[in-house]
Amino acid sequence: MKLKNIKREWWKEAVVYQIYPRSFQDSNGDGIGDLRGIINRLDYIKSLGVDVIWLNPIYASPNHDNGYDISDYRNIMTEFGDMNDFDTLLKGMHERGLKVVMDLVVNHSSSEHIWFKEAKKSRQNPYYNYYHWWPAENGTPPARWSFFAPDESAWRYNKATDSYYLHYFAVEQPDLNWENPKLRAEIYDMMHFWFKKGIDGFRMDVITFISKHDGYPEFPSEYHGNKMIEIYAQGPRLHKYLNEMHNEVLKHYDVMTVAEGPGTHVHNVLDLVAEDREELNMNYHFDHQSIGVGERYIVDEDYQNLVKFKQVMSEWDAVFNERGWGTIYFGNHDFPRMVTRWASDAPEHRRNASKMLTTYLLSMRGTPYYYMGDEIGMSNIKFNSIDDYQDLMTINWYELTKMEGGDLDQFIESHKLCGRDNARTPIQWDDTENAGFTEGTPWLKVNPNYKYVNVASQEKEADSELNYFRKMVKLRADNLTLIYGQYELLAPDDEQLYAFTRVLDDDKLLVLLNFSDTKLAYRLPLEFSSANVLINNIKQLSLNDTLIELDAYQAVILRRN
Ligand code: TEU
Ligand code: CA
Repeated sequence: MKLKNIKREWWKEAVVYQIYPRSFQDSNGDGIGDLRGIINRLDYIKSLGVDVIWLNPIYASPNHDNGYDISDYRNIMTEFGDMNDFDTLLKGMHERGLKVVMDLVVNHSSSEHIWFKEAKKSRQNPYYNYYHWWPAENGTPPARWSFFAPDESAWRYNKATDSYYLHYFAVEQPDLNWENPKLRAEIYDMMHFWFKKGIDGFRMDVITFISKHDGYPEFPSEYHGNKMIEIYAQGPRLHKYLNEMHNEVLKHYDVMTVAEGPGTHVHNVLDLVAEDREELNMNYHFDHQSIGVGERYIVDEDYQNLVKFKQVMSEWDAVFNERGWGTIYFGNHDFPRMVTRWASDAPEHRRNASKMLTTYLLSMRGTPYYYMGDEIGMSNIKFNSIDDYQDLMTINWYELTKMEGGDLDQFIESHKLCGRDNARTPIQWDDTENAGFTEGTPWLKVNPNYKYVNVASQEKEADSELNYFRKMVKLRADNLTLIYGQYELLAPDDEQLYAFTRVLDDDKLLVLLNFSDTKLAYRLPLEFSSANVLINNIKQLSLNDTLIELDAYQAVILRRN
């Protein structure tokens, strides 16, 4: 890989830090994180060294799905503050050199949005065609699977119009009708509104689902159930709409875009992100997240299969050798805490394991998306009871499993590992009550390990997870090889070690990560025999000529001399 052949972009060189506002910092004691809370923590955010902040939805919402059900795209959720707070926040970020990316949730709105409230009144209402309907006189609508509906059906009958509306997600999240040019114009207009305020990009929620198949045909049986996700992402006009959005909105600003792309895989992602397509900059996929995780998030023995993981990540890297640009992430608000999911949260391993995963995220090619709280090694809360969950997805799947007479113990055990609420517990700022998140009752329980896993104590410790994260962010920023270098996987079949090189011009780095809880020995390629150690997450390093020994969850980056 030659630097002179690479088209450098700020969003390729950035580290994105994701804030789930509801759980970041409460400022008024109602137990819910808010914009003032983020404003009060701006210096902390800046101290991390990251470049871009992605905020989960902060728009007006009745919160059936924590803000992913938007009732007014141009206003702020009451619980989070108001537009003045937003303007202060944006200014505070920009003053510190941080860019701000917002969530764009336009596959669906809330059923409380004025558009839907109007639409459901009559078939003649001007907003009726802002949504998708199946007239009852045509019989039962063709099967569509819903992520969050109690009966898994994505059609809901509405009496006043004598028709069914479509909702891929909750009953309270009707799908917007992108086939209607008026609806598209409304969305583009709203995007201009936010860009004119000065935001720096959008993360586009399930954007791959926006184009529906004409006439709602029956899908082939191999796509039934949650496999429908794959066909939802193949709507006939997806690329037409994204190209139109590019021309109408995106190309007029210096901003970044990233698709949340369920149904994107190595064979189709370039249609979305290759430069000449003029659609989006980046996409994030789910291929690694679904290793060992089945329907309703029931886990199997492949859950931490390193060989499969390496294969998936390596295939994805290769896609972007010539065109497009990738993303790298473990945690976000939809997935468990990275240290529990991908390594170990056992007390004796949690610290080193989370530093090892941080090393991985920040040494791969592709823009890293790093989830708040992972920098201090937060781990899954692992609720024992369904009553502790707030997430509609877990609650709904539990009810379905119960109704079917399914295995509820297995369900609870699996959701301790995979449930979304594990990532949504409040940030652990210090060891005072409620971890310094709120003076009231937190909307979701605080992980009891806050007594020893918290920001305040890690600030004081030179080799804490937090300070290791800062070091690793700086190492990436200082070494273009970590950003743009060609990636090559070594030892693909090794079940403990993830080893790869990064090469840019004459510079060659070797990244060695022990993904297991036991020691391992590895014979270095000869060219690394007298290499420099750039970073190491454990003080000791056993390196004799070309024989290196890695402790459990040890991570090392070497530079060829
Ligand atoms: O998530 C879409 C979504 O449901 C996937 O992330 C899903 O979890 C995955 O495909 C399972 O394999 C987005 C938001 O991130 C999520 O928080 C919202 O609940 C959802 O859309 C609806 O807006
Ligand atoms: Ca609050």
